[in-house]
This record gives sequence, C-alpha cells and structure tokens, in this order.
Amino acid sequence: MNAIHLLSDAIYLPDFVTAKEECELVAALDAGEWSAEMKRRVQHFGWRYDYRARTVTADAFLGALPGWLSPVCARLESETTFGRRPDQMIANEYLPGQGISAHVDCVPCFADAIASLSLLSACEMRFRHRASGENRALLLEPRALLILTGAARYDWTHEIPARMADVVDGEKRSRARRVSMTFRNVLRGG
Ligand SMILES: O=C(O)CCC(=O)C(=O)O
Repeated sequence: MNAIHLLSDAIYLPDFVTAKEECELVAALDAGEWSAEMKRRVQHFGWRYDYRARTVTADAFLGALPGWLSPVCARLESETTFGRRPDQMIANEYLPGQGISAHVDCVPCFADAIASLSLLSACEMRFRHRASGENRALLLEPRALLILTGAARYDWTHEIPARMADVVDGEKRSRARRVSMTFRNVLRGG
C-alpha cells in the first residue's frame, strides 16, 4: 500500500478498502439509524461522544463495535500505524454543502491515533497549525484512510469546509454524498 505523508504524523493510504467493501460498509450504515443531532447526520458506535460537553462518560458505552466492522478494525490493527483494535467509531454523512468545523479531536477522550475512512465522494480536508497558522490541504478520495497521530493529531486542527465543490489542480470537483468512518480508542474517564 502506498502511503502519502502530508504532515509529520499524518499518513494517507489510498484504496484502503475495495469498491465492494465500500458499498457494504455504507449499506450497513444505512440499515442503521442516522441521528440528526448535528448539522450533518451521524451514527456513534462503541461509545457515545457528547459533542457539547466534549466528553465520553462511563455510562456512554454502547457495546462492542458491530461484527461488520471487524475486517476494517483488524486491518487497522495489523496493517497500519493505528496499531490496535479501535473501540469507538463515529460515522459522519456529508451532503454537498456540509462540512465539519476546524477542531482537534478531544484530547482527554481519545487515544493518540485517529483514523478516518472516506467513502463515496471526495472532499478537501484543511489543516491549520495552531501555533504558526500555517495551512495545508489534502484531497480525501473515496476508499482512502487518513491516520493522524502525534503532531498531526494535537498541533494541527483539521476541517472539512462546507462547500458544494472543491477545486483540485485548477479543476472543479463537485461533491456528492460522502460518508466517513472515524475510528478511535476511548481513554476511560476522559
Ligand atoms: O469526515 C472526516 O473525514 C473527518 C471527521 C472528523 O474530523 C471527526 O469526526 O472528528
């Protein structure tokens, strides 16, 4: 697998899942219940994350991750720098025009490695170095995995601008429905 290093501690793995796996993962999510608690629809697995309080409390345990996530979780553990089996996953659905604001994933809630799998449609992710204000951008293609650890996880914010299209190498790329799955490990008591 060819890995692309964008920032130190950010690894981008194109084609982490096949097109068939992509369809199966989205079908499994669509068979579940999307929540409209955010501007975009979300589903939480493993542990419920409280966006307002920015916490994962002991009573937020939802159960083990479902079996249909096992192949991806096993590969995160054995084939990538994620290096362990995740116990939490949040699926986000972005319709054209939707995004996620600049943030650093909750530091006391989640362990160092964060892995986000992109499905169905591409979008640009923007990174901003918190101390210097330096900016970077990365196109997240469908079926690619982005792993953030260390400096990429803690020193840079990441964001998906809320847009209908992205401009890549001077070319306009309209967005379609995008689904992402972000895998994490909860730090108990965070
Ligand atoms: O949709 C993505 O790829 C990123 C999601 C994200 O940043 C998050 O869930 O905190």
